Amino acid sequence: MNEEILVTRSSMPDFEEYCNEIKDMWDTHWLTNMGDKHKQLQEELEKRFDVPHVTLYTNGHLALENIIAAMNLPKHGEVITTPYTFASTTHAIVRNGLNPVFCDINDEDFTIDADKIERLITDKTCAIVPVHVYGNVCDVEKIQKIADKYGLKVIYDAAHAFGVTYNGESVAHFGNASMFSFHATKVFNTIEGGALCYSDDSLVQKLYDMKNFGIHGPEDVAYVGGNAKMNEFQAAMGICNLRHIDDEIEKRRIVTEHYRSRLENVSGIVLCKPQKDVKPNYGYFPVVFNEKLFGATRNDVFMALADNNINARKYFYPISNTFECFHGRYDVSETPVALHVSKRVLTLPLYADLSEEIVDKICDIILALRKK
Ligand code: T4K
Repeated sequence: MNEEILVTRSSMPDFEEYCNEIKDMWDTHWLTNMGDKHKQLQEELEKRFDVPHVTLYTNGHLALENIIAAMNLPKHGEVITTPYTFASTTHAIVRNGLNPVFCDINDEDFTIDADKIERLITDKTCAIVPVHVYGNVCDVEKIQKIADKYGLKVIYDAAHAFGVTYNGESVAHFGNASMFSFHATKVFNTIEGGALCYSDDSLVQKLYDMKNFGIHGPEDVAYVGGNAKMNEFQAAMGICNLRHIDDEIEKRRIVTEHYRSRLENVSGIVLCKPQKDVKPNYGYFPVVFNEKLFGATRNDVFMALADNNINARKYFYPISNTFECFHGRYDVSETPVALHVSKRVLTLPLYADLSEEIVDKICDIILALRKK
């Protein structure tokens, strides 16, 4: 049996490098609660993102939940967002007692269609939560213009966008805050983990309270917070992975270029075009199959790959507004582009050490299904 190829594979430093990084923890016995590794990673990331503040989290989802809560949005307020994302985005809104209002996506890069946001605004709208899906940058200028006009908060779900820049600027600069995921499956990982990037000084203490029980001192609990701290093993993994991140992205670029050279200009296959003025991170390789032109459906391709022990994924299918947990609450016909793409998209395996040979094998299997 061939080795199973999964949609991604976590990048890890050399075993010795990680052991070396965690060695002093056997002296200090300091494992969590904002220790030295946490402090070091936070400072390194503030430089890397070029932002005044980074708050580290045990995962990206809790970071998103916390930043939405920190915005003090009105109870049952409406939040305009995209259904074309991972469950986390929508759940973070709903778990804050807010109502998601789904805006369709554009068919070029699959981010929220900024031209369709304004018509969804009501007197209950309080925020926009767009997603830089696959690391594709949203129309940040148009979104900010709308937010300024209507006095709305903008919180970016930048889970996929580590290292991405727009016009030479870190993508972490846009909106009121951005959330990055450092999950094992991401371009940069801390095993599990995440971060918020923002510039508003008043959020620093608030977010700290939210992720650490509101404890200000051994005898002083000032706020009803939860627990969402990144621990020292996670931070140590981040410190190591950060040393290699530029190589990691470069290797992903090479894999991506190879996919492109094989799949571009094939009738019925739509790839995301490289975005103007964007330096990407090559986090994902989504492919949309138009069955009429290509001759096979997305599910045919998925199955053909699976038969060869290759595990592509349907990121993002189903879309959030069709989730069973929201049964009957949303009208999916309002986001036709998201529905169309979600039924046809397949995210192909992509990671730094994926060989050219495997990419060729994947492309050969796909192209063999083409209409003759
Ligand atoms: N917003 C967006 C837009 C997101 O995409 C995500 C997460 C979030 C928010 C929330 O961030 P976090 O709270 O997760 O930090 C995966 C990830 O678990 C999830 O982080 C990610 N998005 C989502 C797109 O993908 P699954 O259910 O597909 O994961 P799983 O376990 O099937 O893993 C996928 C593949 O990754 C495996 O086939 C092999 C590889 N893998 C996986 C793990 C767990 C590894 O190589 N190493 C590993 O340790 O959700």
